[in-house]
Amino acid sequence: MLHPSAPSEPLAALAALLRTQRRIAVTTHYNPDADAVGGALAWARMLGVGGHAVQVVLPNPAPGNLRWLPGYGAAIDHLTNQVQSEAAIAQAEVLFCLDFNRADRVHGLEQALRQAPVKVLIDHHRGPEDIFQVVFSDIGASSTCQMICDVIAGLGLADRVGKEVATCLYAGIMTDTGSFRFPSTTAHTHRVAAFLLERGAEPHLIHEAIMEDNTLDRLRLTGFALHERLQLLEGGQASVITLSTEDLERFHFVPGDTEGLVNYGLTVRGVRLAAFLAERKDGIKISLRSKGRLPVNELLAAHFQGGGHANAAGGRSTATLPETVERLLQVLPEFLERHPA
Ligand SMILES: [Mn+2]
Repeated sequence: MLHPSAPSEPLAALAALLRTQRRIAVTTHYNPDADAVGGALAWARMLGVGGHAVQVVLPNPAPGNLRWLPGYGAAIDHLTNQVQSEAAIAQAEVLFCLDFNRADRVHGLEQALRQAPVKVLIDHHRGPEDIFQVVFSDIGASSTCQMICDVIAGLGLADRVGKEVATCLYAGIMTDTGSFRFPSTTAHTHRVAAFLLERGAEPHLIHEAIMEDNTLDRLRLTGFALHERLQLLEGGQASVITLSTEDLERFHFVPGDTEGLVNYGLTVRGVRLAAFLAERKDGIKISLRSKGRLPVNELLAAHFQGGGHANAAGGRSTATLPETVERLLQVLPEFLERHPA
């Protein structure tokens, strides 16, 4: 049995909210990953079991390797179904906001979200916006799915977790911890995972379905990026991969194809900061990863409209790709010097 570890104050507020049967919407961030989709589907199913009327509303569809997650077929997304998505949120008495903490992270759903009367946050990112009535925020948690598991246990609902919920939550924890290897992975993370196995999650099948689902184009894009577009910087302490629109189009890029690419740069011996920069329609997407005490979220917050976790963060730039690389090269030496290995 799982020992409850969610904080008691929001837990009591949440329990009070759910004491009567509610009309509920569950949403998450744009370009949802497994922690986002898995968390939303799992939590929606738990609410459904409790007799609430629940709709999962995503800002845009999940990538192909997540659409098998139990319950995905009943979720709607704003990109495909704008009217129904906005209506579901407008009609909800309670809106759950999972795996993000700023209204702009839901893109087109932002206005509907802001107008929702009761918003409950369950999230593990830094600095939540002050718009939520009930807040579960833990930047130390490996994943939102781990936090959801704690909330479930805290509400005394652990014995209602079935195989579908266990599968969704395991998927989120597995991916957000990089298959249980990031520093955010704790003994508690493993206890939660063990609990999910007891409830029916099958790790080998979940891992295979999510991680071994490359298209040939994606695999070749990865190879191209590593062979042609990876450079070492700062005496081998940093690596950077840059992909232009032309590069991406050559391999018929679809969203999700460069997911995780940045992590390869961090595996080069001696590298303690890895950067990935790619051209997108709305500017340059920047992902940074680091090893040890090298808070890349601070670098991104200071220079690239970004943030996130100390060892994994994202940002953006409206300059060109070469200009953005140039800017990164300008700020990198001082940053590395300030945080010696
Ligand atoms: Mn997450």
